[in-house]
Order: sequence, then C-alpha cells, then structure tokens
Amino acid sequence: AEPFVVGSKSFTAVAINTAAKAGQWIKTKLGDINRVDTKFSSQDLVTEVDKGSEKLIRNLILTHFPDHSILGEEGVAPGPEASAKALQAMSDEEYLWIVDPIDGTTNFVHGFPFYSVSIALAHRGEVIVGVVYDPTRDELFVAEKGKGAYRHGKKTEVSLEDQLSVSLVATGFPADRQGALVTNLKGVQALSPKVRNLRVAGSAALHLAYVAAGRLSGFWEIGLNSWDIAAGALLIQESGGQVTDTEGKPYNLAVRNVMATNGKIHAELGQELAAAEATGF
Ligand code: 2AM
Ligand code: CA
Ligand code: CA
Ligand code: CA
Repeated sequence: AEPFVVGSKSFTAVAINTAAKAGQWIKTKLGDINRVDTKFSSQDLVTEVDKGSEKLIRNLILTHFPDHSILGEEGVAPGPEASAKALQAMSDEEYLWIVDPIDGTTNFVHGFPFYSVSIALAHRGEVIVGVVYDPTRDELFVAEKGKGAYRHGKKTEVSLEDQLSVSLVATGFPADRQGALVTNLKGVQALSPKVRNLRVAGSAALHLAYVAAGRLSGFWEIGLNSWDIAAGALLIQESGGQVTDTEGKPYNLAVRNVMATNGKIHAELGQELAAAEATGF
C-alpha cells in the first residue's frame, strides 16, 4: 500500500494546500497588524496573524484527517520547557503534524520580507512529509521521505562547496538574550573569518529550505523548537544534505541546537563550533 495516501487525499497534497492557503492569507495581513504581544521575553513576539494562521492550518488538516494530532507553536505555552514537554507528550502519536504558522514573526511584524509557513508530518516520530512555503516569493519547497525534495516540481539539490572558505552559511540570533544568544555569538565570532560570509535572515525554516536548494551551504542555530526544524530537515535530507545537532548527533524531533549542511562542510562546521564552545548551553 502507498503509505502517504489515505483514500484519495495524499498527506503531501494536504500539506501543500494548507501551507499555501495559510501563506497567502498571512501575506494579505502584512502591514495590517494592530497589536503585537510578547510571550516569553520582549523579543518573543506573537500577533493575531500567527494565531489566525495556526487556526486555519489546524482546521484544514483536521477536515481531511480528523484523527491526526497537531503540535503547533501557538498552541503551546511559551518557553523552552513547555515546548519540549508538549513534543514529548505527542512524539509517539501515529500521525503528528508539526506546524509553525509564521516562521519569522519578527520579520513579519517589521515588514521585512523573509518569513514562511512550515508544516511537517511525522509518523511515529519520523518526519515523512515536509513543506516550507514563502508567500513573499510564492516559493514552495516540498519533501517526501525517500522520494526526494522539490521546488515547484523540480528536484532540489544541496550545493557542491566542500570547504567553509567558499561557503555562504546562515545562522540565527536567538530571542533568548542570555544562554542561547551568548553561545551563538561565540559561533558567529569563530565562523566569521572562516566562511565566505554569514547571513542572518530571521526564518530558520527558510534558511533550511535554502540549504536544501543549494543557496546556502550550511546553517546552524541554538535553541530552536521542533516546528522550526522538522519540515526543513527533511527537505535537506532528501536533497542530499546532512542534519544533526551541533554536536553531530543525528537529527530527531527533539533536537533544539541544529546544524544542517550540504554534507561536505558538515565536519568542518562542527569542528569550528566545538572549538568555539558554541554547540549548546
Ligand atoms: P518564530 O518567528 O516562529 O518565533 C530566528 O532566529 C528563528 O528563531 C525563527 O525561526 C524564530 O521563529 C525563532 N524564534 C523566535 N523567537 C524564539 C524564541 N523565543 N524561542 C525560540 N525560537 C524563537
Ligand atoms: Ca514565535
Ligand atoms: Ca519558528
Ligand atoms: Ca512561529
């Protein structure tokens, strides 16, 4: 039997349709935000659009698959402990959708056009479908476990660079102003002279999609959550790249400190982060 199809509705088709619908709705709300609330800290933002997008996504998924479970960022209490606990409670579900309704809320709030919708489907803890949609550029990245990754129907492949010195690498500045940010700044300081250049564009999911598509050779970030990484990780794996934590352990849903590359610079990036003591906190 075809594992990704239930009746006539494939999981992937629902993931694509849902991400596209949410993304297009979000885009209509850009510049039309009345209120920005903070969650865990003054850098941790949420808007009515984040919540509206998550609601739209939840409703669409449940219309097609009423007995599936959904883990969405805005359905979980703020802060790293609550996020980890929510994932732990759900990670053994048969079918678990892992949803970031807007990845890059800070960008969205400021009108900086780099944000995305990230939707992954895990089967007993293993990601089998990943979709990242960028409404600004109407760009859709789709991966199915074992079947490859695609950008608008064309296979994506990671870049060929095999040294940091010729690589464009991205990272993120964590919203947590203490542990994670300090750790990551050590990595930034160590990597800056080693790479061709660094980028920090503010959407982890899109950075991961760009590694899959060969536009970046690597990405790392400290203190992320499952919904930031799950879809992008499958995109990279299915594009020939490598995804681990910053210490080199294989990717799983609980990974928070992520290192994702074209595979060829993975060891070198890991060594530099380790030497800088920038692999975790
Ligand atoms: P978000 O926009 O969905 O919150 C940018 O460095 C990345 O960090 C984005 O993917 C962003 O996702 C995420 N991020 C922002 N605030 C965060 C927080 N308080 N804790 C963890 N991740 C956060
Ligand atoms: Ca957030
Ligand atoms: Ca996010
Ligand atoms: Ca989000």
